[in-house]
Amino acid sequence: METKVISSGIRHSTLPQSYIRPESDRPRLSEVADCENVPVIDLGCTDRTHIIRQIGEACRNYGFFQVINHGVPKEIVEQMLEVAGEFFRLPVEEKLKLYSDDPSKTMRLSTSFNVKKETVHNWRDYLRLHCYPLEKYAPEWPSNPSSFREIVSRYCTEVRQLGFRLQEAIAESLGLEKECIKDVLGEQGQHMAINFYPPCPQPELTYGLPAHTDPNSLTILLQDLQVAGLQVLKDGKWLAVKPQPDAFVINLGDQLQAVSNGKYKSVWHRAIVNSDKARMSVASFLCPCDSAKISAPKLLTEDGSPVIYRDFTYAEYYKKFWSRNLDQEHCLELFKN
Ligand SMILES: O=C(O)CCC(=O)C(=O)O
Repeated sequence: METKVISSGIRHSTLPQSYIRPESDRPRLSEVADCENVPVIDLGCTDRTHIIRQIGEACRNYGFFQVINHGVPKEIVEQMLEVAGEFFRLPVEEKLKLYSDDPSKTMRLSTSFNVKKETVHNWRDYLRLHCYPLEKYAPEWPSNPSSFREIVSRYCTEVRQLGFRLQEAIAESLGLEKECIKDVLGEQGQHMAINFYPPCPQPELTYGLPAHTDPNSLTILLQDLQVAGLQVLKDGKWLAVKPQPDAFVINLGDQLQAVSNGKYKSVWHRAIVNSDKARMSVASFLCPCDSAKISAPKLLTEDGSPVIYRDFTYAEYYKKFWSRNLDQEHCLELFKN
């Protein structure tokens, strides 16, 4: 029987046709270089001005950076990866009870990206959870493994605090008041994607996730330390981001590009797969409140810089994002003045 997910334990010897990208749209893995100078920012540094300066440079030049000494306890991170792995090792019949391809569901196991819209599939399964407010959403999360809800709740709480500290630092790096970006984004939601990429028989023909930017404000990504797969686009070239011990990868999302009036970039990134080992990543997304009116603070345009994007609500943006395929043009292009 064919299952809806690829984390079924079945090892494929060739890539099913529906995952094969056209020649012009393959990862060309031999052309990808290592990202040698990924900005790694030590949040434990006592010189805050230095941290803010580094964050500003990383946001302008890369749209992403890594953080160490970030304050999320190591054991919580380890437990998060452990329980995520346990979930994906469950029998496929158990996991399929949670399957849905409806992006509006607040908890679902799914596959690829948007199976109903896309023409070529991606070599990924994912568990997608809404995470804020916890007391509203945690009760609908998987109850198997039995420690899942408790561990993931603790992880979400820590990561949310880290995200806010980073948004404050990003605001300061733009010369804004510390609270300014958080004020524009309103009471932020939080989502999580636990990504699982099984070994792929022909990784050069497909993606785990094709190039995309994140539609939200800030993404905090926990990468599998053993298996690389994240790549970012810098100056037109794809670079592999080597997993770094005890670090999170921070991606600026489309909303921070809009709020910064285009000064900071929402980074294009993709996940590639490999033939030997399964890979996992845990992406935590901070998302503006649905009714938040996304616009750049006056201070960023009062020097006469043109206002690049029209005002929009996050609800409007998110709907547009999910109505499209992942690897189309940048969704923000559709909101330009
Ligand atoms: O697996 C990764 O490294 C990237 C995941 C990602 O980009 C996403 O979940 O949006």
